[in-house]
Amino acid sequence: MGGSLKTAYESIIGAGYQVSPEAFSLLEGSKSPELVAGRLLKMLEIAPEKPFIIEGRHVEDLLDADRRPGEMKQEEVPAVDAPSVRVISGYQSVQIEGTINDFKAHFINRFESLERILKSRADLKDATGVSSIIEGSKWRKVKIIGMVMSKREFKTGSTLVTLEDTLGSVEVIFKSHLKEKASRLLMDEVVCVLGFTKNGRSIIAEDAVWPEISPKIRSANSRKEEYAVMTSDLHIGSKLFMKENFESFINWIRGESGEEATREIAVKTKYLIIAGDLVDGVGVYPNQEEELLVKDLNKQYEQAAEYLTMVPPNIKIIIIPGNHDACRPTMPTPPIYKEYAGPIYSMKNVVMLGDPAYVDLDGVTFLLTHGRSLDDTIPALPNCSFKEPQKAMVELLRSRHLAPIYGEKTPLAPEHQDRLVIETVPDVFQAGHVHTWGVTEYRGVIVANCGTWQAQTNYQLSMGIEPMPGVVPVVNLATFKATTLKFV
Ligand code: D5M
Ligand code: ZN
Ligand code: FE
Repeated sequence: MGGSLKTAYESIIGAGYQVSPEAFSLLEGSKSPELVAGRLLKMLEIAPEKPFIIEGRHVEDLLDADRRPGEMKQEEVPAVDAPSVRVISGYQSVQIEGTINDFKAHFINRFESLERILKSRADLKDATGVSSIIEGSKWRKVKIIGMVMSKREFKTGSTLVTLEDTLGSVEVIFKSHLKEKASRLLMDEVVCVLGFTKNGRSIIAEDAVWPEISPKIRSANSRKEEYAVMTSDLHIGSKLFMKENFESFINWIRGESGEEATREIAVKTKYLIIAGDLVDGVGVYPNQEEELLVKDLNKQYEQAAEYLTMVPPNIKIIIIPGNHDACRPTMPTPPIYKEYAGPIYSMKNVVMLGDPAYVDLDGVTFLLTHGRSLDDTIPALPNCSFKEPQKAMVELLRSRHLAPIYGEKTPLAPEHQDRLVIETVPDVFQAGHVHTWGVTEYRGVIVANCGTWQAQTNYQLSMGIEPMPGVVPVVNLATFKATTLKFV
């Protein structure tokens, strides 16, 4: 018996199990029997009913991931080509230096993309850019599109806004009766203002219109009842990772626990989507190491892979990066680096994508983002709070942009094509990051923020952020109804 096989065998026996000949030969044939045994024992540790004898079927599921990073053959990557997961976008990795010209190109593209979306509305077909206003013309009705470059609110209740297009800018006065609309204006977003010219270079607003989404009419709909399970912010490796709760979630998704109705959902689950912060990472925030249980990034991903291997292999797992993952920090973000997350890349049922990503799951379009911009947009938006992240997500849909505010907490790469513009209206819009839960429906789109599996950190305590762990939104892809399961 080889060294690794011997250790593997002994660890299973040592834990009080017997090994069937079939299980033994599977173990023997695997590249790393030790790794497989480790996964097996980890799985058995949390299984509600433990077998006396380890059969072939117990080992079989764990073999999928039994390939070392780098050994993945190119043709194996497309689990993506499997009939049910179609990646619309999310693989791209664009390198950008961030020169003045890059910024120019980026904002021109953002402006033009959103201008096009605004002008596709029947009522805004005749809108023009702000620079088309004729110098000196007075009291003429206008319908102008521009990007918000500055905003000043006065005690009187009126707001002065500078709007810019690719050629010039104009000042817009929102009087106090339009205070609410003016306060909804986010920096660097593109809107249309209806009003009239006071003189050539300033405008009195009568209304503001956002790009918006039109009510969703779904053409493709999966007819079979099946579910997508949405989660994020696991923070594996953190001392505050809520292991027991997460393990009861894993048990549920394996169909091994829960009441009959929820068990039924598990059996019909075809997708598990993880919207970032799979691990806690290393050196993400100052003094983070004090809160780390696993201080090695590779080990964090190994542990993550152990858990994900317990998910039935017929469930496709889609993963995008969060700010704690091994990835470049700017948005759009390419998929998590293979050199750190190798064990996850070797799983056949996993699809690794960037942020943002669009996927079509049996005819249902999901827009996935980690949701970093919520740190900037929630405080800037009236009637939004970290307790109800779904409300700010709805506003992002209305702005048709995933991170409108430039230069605050969300680092943006000035790619020449602004991929954060929401060109396609999804059926489901999923995010995480703020560690609070919230699900709503807006114009036929399911909007979900999926909470976390990490208990309150010191930082969050000092900021009064109350996380909502262990709550998992699931969506029935046949009926488009979302429900939330609790593992607390
Ligand atoms: O972020 C979870 C939430 O907490 C998110 O809204 C950011 C905020 N957060 C957490 N720690 C910090 C520090 N140290 N600085 C600023 N903001 C923070 P997550 O990305 O999952 O840690
Ligand atoms: Zn997080
Ligand atoms: Fe995050």
